[in-house]
Amino acid sequence: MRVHVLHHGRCFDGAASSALFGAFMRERHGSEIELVYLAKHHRRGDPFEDADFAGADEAAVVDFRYTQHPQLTWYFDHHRSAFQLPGDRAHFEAREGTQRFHDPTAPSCTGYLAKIVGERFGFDSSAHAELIHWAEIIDSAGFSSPEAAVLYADPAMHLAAWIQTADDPQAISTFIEELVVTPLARLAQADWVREIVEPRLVSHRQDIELIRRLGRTKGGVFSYDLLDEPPRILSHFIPYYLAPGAHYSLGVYGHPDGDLRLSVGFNPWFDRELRRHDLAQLCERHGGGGHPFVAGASFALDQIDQLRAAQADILATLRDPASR
Ligand SMILES: [Mn+2]
Repeated sequence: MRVHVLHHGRCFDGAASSALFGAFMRERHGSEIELVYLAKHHRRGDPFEDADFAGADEAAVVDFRYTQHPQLTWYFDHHRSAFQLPGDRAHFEAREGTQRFHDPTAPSCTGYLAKIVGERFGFDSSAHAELIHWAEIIDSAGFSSPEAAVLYADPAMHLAAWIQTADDPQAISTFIEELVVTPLARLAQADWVREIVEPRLVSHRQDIELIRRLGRTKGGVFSYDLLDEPPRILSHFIPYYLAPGAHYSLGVYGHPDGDLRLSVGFNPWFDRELRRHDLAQLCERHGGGGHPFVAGASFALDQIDQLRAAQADILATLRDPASR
């Protein structure tokens, strides 16, 4: 039996959901089943292709968008944006509850999957409590402090950094399999994990110093501009570590994918009641989107004027004392 597990790529929750689903399928169908993990990435239109399902006896999507593909047999997700193509939601709702589940209020897909397979299919995931715990924290930004989010003291954070950076499909499959058999602290010590994580942590620490130098707080908003710097993958928690008193952060930078990004967030360590703006709506005015508390927009390299206009508009709105 061959089981395809299509999961959100470059994401700890996507990997952890896949690992837990794999353990569930092994218990259900025997340890000899073949599990094939395939990372999926968001794109305009339909992100799935027939190759994702070719040769599969069972196919699951976890922590990623829904698909009406006839070979889909399992679905678990918690993204509000799961149903994007015409007919997706109706297709799901007509089949919901048997082997297809979606809850946009779940903090992580891993925690949600553990709950569902426990309640509906009697799967005991207590051996994976540490993995589930960290997927919940990382995916919902439920860190106890900015330091916990930024200083990467915990081994689970090293594993999250690994999956964000890794791109060898074989290594990613091994990583996913290891998540349910190896304690996280021991996996984080493996040479093949460290050789990716160590350089990532060095550049992360350089990002912290760069943003410390270039960022400033005005009107309750910490802002930084890295457009003159090389493209990078950024931790969006750095501003709150550097400026714990700021209500909002807004940054612009180049992304390794080849576009320019604007990122805006509400300080997750502040009382939710203090948020006065829907950041997704502010970004939608400029072609972006996201969640009310964290959102963004991307721009082609030749759209710098649009990016500057978006940056100025959103900064002015967030800093306006009349709106705070
Ligand atoms: Mn998730």
